[in-house]
Amino acid sequence: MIKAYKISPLFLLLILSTCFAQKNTKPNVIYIYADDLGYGDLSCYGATKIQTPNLDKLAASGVRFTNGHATSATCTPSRYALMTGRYPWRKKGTGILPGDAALIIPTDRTTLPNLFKKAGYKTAIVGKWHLGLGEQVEKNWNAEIKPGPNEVGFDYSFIFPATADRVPTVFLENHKVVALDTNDPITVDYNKKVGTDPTGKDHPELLKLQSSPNQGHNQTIVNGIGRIGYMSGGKMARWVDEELSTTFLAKAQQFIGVNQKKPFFLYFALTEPHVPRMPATMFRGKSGLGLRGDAILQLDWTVGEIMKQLKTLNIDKNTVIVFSSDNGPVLDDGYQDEAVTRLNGHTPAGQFRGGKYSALEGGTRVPFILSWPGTVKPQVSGAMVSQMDLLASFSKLINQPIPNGDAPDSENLLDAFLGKSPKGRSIFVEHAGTLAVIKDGWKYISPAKGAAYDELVAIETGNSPEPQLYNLNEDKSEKHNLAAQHPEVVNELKDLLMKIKQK
Ligand code: NG6
Ligand code: CA
Repeated sequence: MIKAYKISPLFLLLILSTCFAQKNTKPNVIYIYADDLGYGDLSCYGATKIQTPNLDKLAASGVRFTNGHATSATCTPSRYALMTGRYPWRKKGTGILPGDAALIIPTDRTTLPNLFKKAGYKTAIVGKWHLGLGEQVEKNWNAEIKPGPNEVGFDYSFIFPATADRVPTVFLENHKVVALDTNDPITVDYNKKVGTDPTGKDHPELLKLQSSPNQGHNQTIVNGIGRIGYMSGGKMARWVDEELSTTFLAKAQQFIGVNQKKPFFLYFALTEPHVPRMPATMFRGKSGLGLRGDAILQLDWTVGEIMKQLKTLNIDKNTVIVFSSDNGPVLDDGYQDEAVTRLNGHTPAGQFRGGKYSALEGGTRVPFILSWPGTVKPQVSGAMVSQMDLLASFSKLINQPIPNGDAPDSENLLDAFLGKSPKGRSIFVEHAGTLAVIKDGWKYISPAKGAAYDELVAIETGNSPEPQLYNLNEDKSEKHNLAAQHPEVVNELKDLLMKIKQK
């Protein structure tokens, strides 16, 4: 005889909720953004002189894109596109911003964070912002500063305003400078010296990291490092570069911990390996490539700590991690930190020509990894994808539509991102000093007046007074300009670029 067991509904609910704990239909999303990390800087992208085991593991657990892009070869424009889904060159004032710039992200349009927020996510940014703060340049750093990240969709923000080499060298939590002593107010100026702090220019003997000749970085000294811009006051609030990364990690982990049961979106914007490279002591000398390599090890470790936390909290299978970089690599970007002298044959841009600031592939083609364990099949994808496309793609994933007219350049590439389709964008515009357009493997770089080689940073810019045409399918390193052989392709792409610009 079959005995009928009575199961209490509560018990059933408990079992079901345990089974589905990791199967929330709305996955958490963590977007980890490196700063100036090149295509060839990770061992999963072919580096042999440096090992990045955590990022390799992330790549092995998801989709590793070989044709993934930032929109631009510098920080602010790439971040603008990531946030707004709009090409940055459509809007004036989206170039590299000083540390006192006003906010350039609109507060009344769809952004990546407010898309998630509308869909019921808890949203946060931890790390580098570099998209301006407040309504104007002149602002009181000692009062509430808005609008900023919180006004464009982040429930929580813990940031530094611009770059690690620009003042003010302080953290902001939501609208306020962290650890500010009101008796020691902060003043910031990008035109003239303020206060009595020594500058790198007048007191190089006080520096622990010398700036490179002719590259500035010799204004106010903070923590033994000359910065771009002048600041005074806020002595207690100034960061210690060696602790930047672990401070951000702690804040990111805190946010994840508190929100582990909700769907959350975390934009974790790391500062490595941007200058000044001043990693924590535990990474010093570990890479053998000098401070830049050590900073990459710190970055890799940080990503590993986040992965560990997700596992411990048992939310790893319900969390999408996307990892990328805001622009290509640079070695000497303002400080004499041995990045050049101790390179040891390492190739930061991999097989690509150019680097940061460049219209050649090294400028925007960057590591791009998406992992969603249990849902996304591990693979390598050649689909052409850009960070700007995350907005439209996540809109589909979380079923949160984008109002008409917003995020106009963002393409829904969800199937490519999830490794379900090899098809990415068919057309993409790359942005440095000049614009380049890619279609069907052909790349056309618009003629530009600037120098072909930037001596200061030792990078080929991609500028040429002549049109350039490369066949990326056969010539990834852009060695052969085929413009003269294929004038019809040049004309087609030139017209195409014109049309996209007018859109
Ligand atoms: C440049 C700085 C460089 C770096 C860059 C911004 C000079 C000579 N060089 O102007 O050091 O700060 O701006 O980098 O000042 S980015 O990754 O944020 O775009
Ligand atoms: Ca950058």
